[in-house]
Amino acid sequence: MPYKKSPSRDHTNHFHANAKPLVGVIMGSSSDWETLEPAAKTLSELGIPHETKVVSAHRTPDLLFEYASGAEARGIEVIIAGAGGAAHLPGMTASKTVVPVLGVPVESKVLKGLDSLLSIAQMPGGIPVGTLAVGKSGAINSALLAAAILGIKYPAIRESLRKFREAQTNRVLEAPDPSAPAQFKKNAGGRRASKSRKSS
Ligand code: RP5
Repeated sequence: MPYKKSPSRDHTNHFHANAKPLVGVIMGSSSDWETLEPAAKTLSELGIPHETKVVSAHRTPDLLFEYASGAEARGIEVIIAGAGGAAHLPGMTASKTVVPVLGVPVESKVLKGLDSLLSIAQMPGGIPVGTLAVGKSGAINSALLAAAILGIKYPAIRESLRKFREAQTNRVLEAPDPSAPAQFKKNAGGRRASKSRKSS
């Protein structure tokens, strides 16, 4: 689908470093950052402009309303919301915007994230939250799913996602034998480690 070039992209259609964020990564507490950081890293790897912020449904409810209701006007096109325990953040955020919200359940200490998962996934009909796996896998996948959503509109993001998938596939195909010592396996760049060259 043809799309209008915006000043945030250069001639290669990649986003400038100072481009306005397309994805908002929010979390209920700074203690959630360890879980959500892989989401931010994956977005960076894919070249997707994003912002990160602590927005607590319980401790800063007014900020949550302000963030969610203003996101669309600020140009945010996907929100990734991570929270743990009685995790209201993703659902409440979704209730205040039509921007798609992807929920990442953070692994809680007492119930190991089952509480977070059910709080985020079991939304009553009418306000959806796209719920990912508990923990860092869910965080990484939230970024990849955000890329797939944005890829409908931005061809550069779709191509970044395609390259990510290809690289992932190649890493598996290049190291098919799990019993092989690590130094004999090819690294991501397809080069053998110097130690393995000596011993082969
Ligand atoms: C939730 O409570 C947060 O999302 C976090 O996962 C959990 C614990 O928060 P802290 O007590 O570590 O700030 O709101």
